[in-house]
Amino acid sequence: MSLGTLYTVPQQAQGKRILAAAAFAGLKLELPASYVHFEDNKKPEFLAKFPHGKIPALDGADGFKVFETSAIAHYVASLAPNSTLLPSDVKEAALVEQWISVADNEIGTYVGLINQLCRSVLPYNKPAHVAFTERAIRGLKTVEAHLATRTYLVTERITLADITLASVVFRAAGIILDAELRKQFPNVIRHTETIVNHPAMKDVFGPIEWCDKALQFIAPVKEKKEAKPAAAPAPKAEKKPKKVEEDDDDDDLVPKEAPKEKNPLDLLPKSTFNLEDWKRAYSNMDTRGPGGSLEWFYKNFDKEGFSVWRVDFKYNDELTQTFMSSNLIGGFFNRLEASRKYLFGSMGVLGQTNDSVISGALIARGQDIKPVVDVAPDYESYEYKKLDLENADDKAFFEAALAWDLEIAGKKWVDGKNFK
Ligand SMILES: N[C@@H](CCC(=O)N[C@@H](CS)C(=O)NCC(=O)O)C(=O)O
Repeated sequence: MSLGTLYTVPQQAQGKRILAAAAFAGLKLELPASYVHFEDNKKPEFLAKFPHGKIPALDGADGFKVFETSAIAHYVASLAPNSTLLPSDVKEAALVEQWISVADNEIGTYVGLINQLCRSVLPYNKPAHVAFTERAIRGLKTVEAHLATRTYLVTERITLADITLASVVFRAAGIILDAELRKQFPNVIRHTETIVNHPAMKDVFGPIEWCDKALQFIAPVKEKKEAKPAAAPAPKAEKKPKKVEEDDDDDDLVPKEAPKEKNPLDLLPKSTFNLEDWKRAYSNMDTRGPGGSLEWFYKNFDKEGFSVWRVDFKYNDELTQTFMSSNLIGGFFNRLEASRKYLFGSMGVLGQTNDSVISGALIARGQDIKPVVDVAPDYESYEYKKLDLENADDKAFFEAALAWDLEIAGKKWVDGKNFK
């Protein structure tokens, strides 16, 4: 029998912690049949049960309700007294609390703040970024030293402290724990790999996405006011990637990844669809209606040589002011500069302050989006879904994103940007 419904979203590491504890203990939790984050958690019926309006939140089958990750995880673990998750010895129990607190408050909190700084959810401040990184590293060092002589944090078996630490490191893997930093933490890595690959929890966590380079803030370049060009822009000379000065004080403010020398996209068979002509058509014509750029598009599009994509920001729940979200799109487009020959984009912010999403459509050279967008170091902050223009829903989405009248779950388009 299920313990109840856990409100969470698939990418939420805190939710994974609770689901992993339940899976390890052999307990069943349901996920809500439908839950739209930042929509449903603001509804009076959700707030009546969970007044803080945040997820994770557990709506128990017996009517019991509890929110806050740590409290839910404890509650779930305590329902399986033989699972090893919460030792009965009071000293061991205190040590489990200790390591949960280290993982959450000495590592997880700082990783979350770094994530928010780099993604402009908080105003970027380099000294704060450095300080938060140092603090997270201090926490990781304490855990690393402790794990040098132990398999698990407290006992010879997996406790809730181990699952908590693994869920925190799982998230840090894509934010601060880059290839260089990981060298300092072999035991933390080994421990996390052990927990997330445990047969009972493997499906909950999925593979860890270790980053090569830590997430960095990249200052958005000021947007130029775009005038609709009357004539074709002169073909751009091939730009040499900007060299990043090794000793630049602010060298984390510019992209570190240089575009590849030989772009495989140039080796694709020639296409009849001319992206430059399309960009001109889009700039010079109304989008919808007879004689509009969509009509031009359907007449000229070559679906062998190009593909059409839906793009969604993965961290919508961290968006606050819509103008900041708009800056985020501007920054992403700036970092896609090296793919200008291969890409067109129309993306926007939908919704309102503290309740918005970033979404849109891309037209990309080839059938694979990765080589087109991976020139932007933050391309993994977005999800990409190929659209089938024969499918009515996909087509409607594509057209609305281009016409800047897209609406998602009641959220209306408030600001848009084009990558041309
Ligand atoms: N202290 C909470 C934090 C959870 C949290 O920040 N949840 C975010 C999503 S990751 C949320 O639900 N935000 C909704 C809101 O801020 O309105 C916990 O540990 O459970």
